[in-house]
Amino acid sequence: MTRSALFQPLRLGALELPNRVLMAPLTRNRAHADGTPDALAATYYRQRASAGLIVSEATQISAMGKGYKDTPGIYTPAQVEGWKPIIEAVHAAGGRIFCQLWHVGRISHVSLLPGGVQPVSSSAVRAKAQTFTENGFEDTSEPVALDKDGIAQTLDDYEQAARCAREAGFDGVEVHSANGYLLDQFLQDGVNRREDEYGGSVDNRLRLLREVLARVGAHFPRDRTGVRLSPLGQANDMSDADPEATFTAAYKLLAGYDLAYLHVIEQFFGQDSSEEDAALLKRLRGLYPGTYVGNGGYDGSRAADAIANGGADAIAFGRPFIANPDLPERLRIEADLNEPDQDTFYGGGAEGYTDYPFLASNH
Ligand code: 8OZ
Repeated sequence: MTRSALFQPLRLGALELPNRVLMAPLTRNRAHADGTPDALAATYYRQRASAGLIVSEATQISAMGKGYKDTPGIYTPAQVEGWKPIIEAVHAAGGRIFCQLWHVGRISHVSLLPGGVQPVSSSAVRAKAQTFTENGFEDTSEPVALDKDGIAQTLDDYEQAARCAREAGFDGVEVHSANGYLLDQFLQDGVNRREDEYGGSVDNRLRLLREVLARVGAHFPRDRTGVRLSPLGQANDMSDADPEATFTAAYKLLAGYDLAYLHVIEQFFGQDSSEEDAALLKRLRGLYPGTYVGNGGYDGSRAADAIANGGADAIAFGRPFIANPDLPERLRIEADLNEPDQDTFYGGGAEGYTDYPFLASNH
C-alpha cells in the first residue's frame, strides 16, 4: 500500500484540507500562569503548519476548567491576544488550526483552582488519578457535583470560550469529550450517579454535550466544530457499565449533527488493544457516516491503509508530531522519524518543543 491515500485532499466541514495527516491535540504545559500561551507557541505551531489540520493543545474554557499547571486558556482578553499571533503564524504558513475546548472537571487539584475551591464533576466521586501542579504529581482533589446553577455557569463558560476562540481567529473548535474530563464524566456512568435529567439514561448523560454543542454553535457553525471521544478510555479512572450502549448513543447523536468531524482515540500509547476492543471500535465506526478522524497507534502505512479501506477519513498524530514538525513530508517520502523525548513533553522551554530538526531539504 502506498502512502498516497494520506495526501488526497479532504473536505472537512467548511475546510478543504490538503492532506489527511492531522496534528492531534498535545498538552505541553508551557503557557503562563494566567493561561496566556507563550510567544514560543507561535514558532511551535508554525513549524507544524503542513498538517492537514492542527488541533490545539487542550485549552481550558474557564478558570474552573483547569487541571494542570501551565495549560493555556481561551476565556480572557489577554488569552485571546496571546492566541492571535499563534493563529496568524499558522495561517501565514498555509495551515489551519482548531482550538480544543477543555474542561477537566474532577481531574484537578484545589491548588490550581480560584480561591482553592474543590473541582466540579457530574457527581462527588473522586478520581483515582493524578495531575501535575506546582508541587509535581499530586492526587486529584475530591470534587463536588455541579448543581443546576453550576451547570448553567459551565454552559455560559463554553459559550464565552467559543466567542473568544472566534475572536482570536481559530478556524474552528474541537469539543473535548474524551479521556475522563468533564463531558466524559457526565457521559460515562462509572462517575455519573446523578438522579436528575443529566444522569441515568444515556440520553440524559449526553444532555450536557448536547447543550455544550448548542452554546458553542452560537459562535462556530457545526461545519467548523469537531468532537473528540474515547470509547475505550479508562484514562483518568473512567468506566461505564455498558460502553457499547453508551458510545453507540453518542455516535448516533453526533451522526445527526453534521459536524466537521468526529475524532476518536482508538488506542492509548503503550497499550495494545484487544481484538474485542478493535471489534467494538469497528462496530461504532459503522454508525458514523460523517468525517471520521482516527488517532492512536498509527504509523504512516497503517494510516494510509485505514484511509484506503474506509476505516478513517484522516488520522491525527500526536507523539510523532511532537518530534517531527514536517511529519506529512516525512510520511510521504517514508523518511526516518525523529524520536520524541518524553522528558520534555510537559513544561520547560524551547528544548523538546521548537528544536526538533526538519529534514535537511525541508526548511
Ligand atoms: C496529557 C497530559 C495532560 C493532559 C488529554 C488533555 O489526555 C489531555 C492531557 C494529556 O486529553
